[in-house]
Amino acid sequence: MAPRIEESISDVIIDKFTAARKEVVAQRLPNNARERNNLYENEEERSMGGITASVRHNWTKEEISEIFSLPFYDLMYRAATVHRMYWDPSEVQQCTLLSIKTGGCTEDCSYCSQSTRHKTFVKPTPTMKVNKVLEAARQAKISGSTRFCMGAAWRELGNKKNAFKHILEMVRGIDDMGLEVCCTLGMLNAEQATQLKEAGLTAYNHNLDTSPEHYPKVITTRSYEDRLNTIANVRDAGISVCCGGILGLGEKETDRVGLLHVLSTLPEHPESVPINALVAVKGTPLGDTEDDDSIANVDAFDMARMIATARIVMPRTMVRLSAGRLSFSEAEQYLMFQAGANSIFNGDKLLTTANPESDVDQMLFDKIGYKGKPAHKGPMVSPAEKNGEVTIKKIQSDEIEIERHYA
Ligand code: SAM
Ligand code: DTB
Ligand code: SF4
Repeated sequence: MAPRIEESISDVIIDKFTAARKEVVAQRLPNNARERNNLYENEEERSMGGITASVRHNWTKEEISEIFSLPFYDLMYRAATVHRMYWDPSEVQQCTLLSIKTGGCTEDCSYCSQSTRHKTFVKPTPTMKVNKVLEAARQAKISGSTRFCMGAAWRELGNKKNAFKHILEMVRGIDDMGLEVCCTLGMLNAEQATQLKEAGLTAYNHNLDTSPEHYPKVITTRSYEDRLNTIANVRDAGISVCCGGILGLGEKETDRVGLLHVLSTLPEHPESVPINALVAVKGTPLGDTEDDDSIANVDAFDMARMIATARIVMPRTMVRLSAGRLSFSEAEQYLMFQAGANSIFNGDKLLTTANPESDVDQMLFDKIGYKGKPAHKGPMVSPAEKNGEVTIKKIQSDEIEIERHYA
């Protein structure tokens, strides 16, 4: 039977796959990750250029460690190939952060400028007004950002009823602008997650930061388990999970592998994994340390190695090159994109610390040839897949037909 192609509205595309041969017609995959994953349910593995990859949830620490420890040139080749098998490498999402409630946090995260336990440059400020936040989101959209992420220096959303009401207004307002909306407000319960989802929240960021073993050396006021519970609440509410970590916390290689092991063995991989390089803030325990494992030792190769391993063990996850970009040259950042990063934070400020100016990033994108990712659209189908360069091994061998409606 000849492949049938219908285009009812520009965004709705129906294509047809057979187990023997795949006719990829759509430009983009569905935006909803579960829908996207369902499409590939019967996919066993992909291969290209001698590299094989698959979406797995049963990685062992040993397997991840083996990948992490590959010679750098082999690791980069493997990650870049995996990236091309699953993604269009020209698309890199630009997101913007805004600290809507800064400083005065009771937690003791030893990297953070906003904890009351550390004497830093941060001056605590009350929660921003809704209209100010919406204005910042409009500006972010103008500067090419397609996801707006609001951070609050809280241990948890807890019983902050009034603030939460305002946050829900912010989420609705930003969603109405057509931007993806993300929040990072500390711990959430199931009810709060559902309310955020109903208001239009796209994603929730809650990082594990490091391995379960190293975590208590960095934070003592809330447990790894607490973090996993919030992530589960976010997942259960149908919100996209953004969960990653930081390099430069005095961790060992085994801790970097340990973090990737936890993330890649979750029942569903996070849709987004931010990899941060510690921004060493004076006055914080980690900012003041003369320790050999401090930021001085997180170089571009460490970042690229972490990003590459994340790309290989979670092929369909967006890996976000997050804090710390000011410490890296453009060529070093390119190495991290080549390793599989496909998102950055733009704008001259992260939450409290500096980030490259938007026009500097735009020049970098122009030099490399990257374009931004539109909001609320699924990833582009990988050009390598479309060109038939990717061999896709299916679990089922009978000829099957699937109609796919991509939004
Ligand atoms: N208070 C909320 C929380 O901790 O979940 C949300 C805001 S918190 C600042 C968000 C994340 O930013 C942290 O989990 C951490 O991974 C990252 N972060 C904070 N300070 C950082 C720093 N100095 N360098 C790199 N990443 C940092
Ligand atoms: C994430 O992983 N990194 C962002 C975002 N999620 C919230 C935060 C980076 C904060 C860097 C330090 C600061 O600016 O205070
Ligand atoms: Fe508070 Fe979040 Fe900073 Fe920890 S990382 S001190 S919870 S603002």
